[in-house]
Amino acid sequence: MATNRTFTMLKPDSVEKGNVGAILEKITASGFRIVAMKLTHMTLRDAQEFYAIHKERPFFGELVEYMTRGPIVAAILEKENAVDDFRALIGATNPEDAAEGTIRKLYAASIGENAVHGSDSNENAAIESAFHFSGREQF
Ligand code: RTP
Ligand code: MG
Repeated sequence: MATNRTFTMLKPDSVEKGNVGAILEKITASGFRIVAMKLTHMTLRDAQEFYAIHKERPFFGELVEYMTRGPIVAAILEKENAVDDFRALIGATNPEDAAEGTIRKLYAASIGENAVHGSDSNENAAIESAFHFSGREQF
């Protein structure tokens, strides 16, 4: 597998609970290199656009409220097979279904407040990275 990139957000609950350091340690210990990172606060419009694919879902309002209630840490990560390996590292959307040792199993409270985002395809990783970072912010 070629080295490639994925995009992540440590969601507001991770920042609020002081879990950013522990989660970043787990990410880097799992072989991901951080190529861009920042603390940022999404506006309502940002969150609606970022999660537009879910706009018809019943949880959309809650999701947008959650993602905008405080700052997040946005980052681009590089590794072989980055998208799939990162989805494996974070675990299932619902922490009750997440495997032992995964980030969501360790740090997520519920299916709605689930600590981290991970891109679900190479195409979305590129779109989501460009949403949050300019080319000059990627190393
Ligand atoms: P993400 O995009 O954040 O990495 O999460 P995911 O792929 O595992 O899950 P997805 O289906 O894309 O859902 C996006 C986010 O919406 C919230 N959600 N709430 N209350 C619910 O039933 C529900 N379902 C999803 C979660 O924050 C989920 O990560
Ligand atoms: Mg998703």
